[in-house]
Amino acid sequence: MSMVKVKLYTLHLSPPCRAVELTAKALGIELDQQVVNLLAGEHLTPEYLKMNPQHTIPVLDDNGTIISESHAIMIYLVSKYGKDDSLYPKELVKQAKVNAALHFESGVLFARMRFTFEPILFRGGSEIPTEKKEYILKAYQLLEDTLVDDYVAGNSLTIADFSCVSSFASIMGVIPVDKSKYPKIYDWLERLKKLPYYEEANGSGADELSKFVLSSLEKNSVKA
Ligand SMILES: N[C@@H](CCC(=O)N[C@@H](CS)C(=O)NCC(=O)O)C(=O)O
Repeated sequence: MSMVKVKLYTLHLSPPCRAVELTAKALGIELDQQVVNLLAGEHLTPEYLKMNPQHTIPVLDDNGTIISESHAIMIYLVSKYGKDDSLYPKELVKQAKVNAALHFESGVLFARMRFTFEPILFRGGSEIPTEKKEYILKAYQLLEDTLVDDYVAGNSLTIADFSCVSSFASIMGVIPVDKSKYPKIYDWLERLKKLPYYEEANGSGADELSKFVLSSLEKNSVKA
């Protein structure tokens, strides 16, 4: 049997793309990565818009089946290719908890990060307004409070951890996390860092994004 290989339109800087990369590694799926350079507008071509009218990355092409949106892609991959359902449990209550954490990533962690980073990366922003910083710190607190167990949705690893850590690890390099204030987040991050594929699939890209934001802040403030 040949190894499963699916095409992913992706960019290692992008947190939701890294969440899918973590999922693929956990499932042993080899991704045929098609790099989409957002800065060069490669997500705005007619061909790309036909696949995803919302022009976001990641987009999955599984032998002609097109799925957009990282959370939808992760659920699809586990449901179709997982040897078991541990990363996205079929049992209703467990699944509801994973769904809740996935929506927390979309609606809180990722949203607050994007609204903070985007003006810096694309519109010359030279500082992070206090209000936005406070929103991020509130999100850290919500994540800390969510971590009543070892993982974001109970005591085992799920795609919700991949999703949350993809955003979290990217923000923490820009808006530092006080270990004494958020001890559970720290322990959770250490747990995830132990995954043999963590650094390649998420850690390196998260650091790269943080550094890119910090250097853009510096460059923009010289210009301002
Ligand atoms: N909820 C979406 C968010 C995707 C998203 O916003 N991706 C950003 C990069 S991190 C993007 O494609 N931005 C370009 C654009 O929106 O035009 C997901 O999880 O896939």
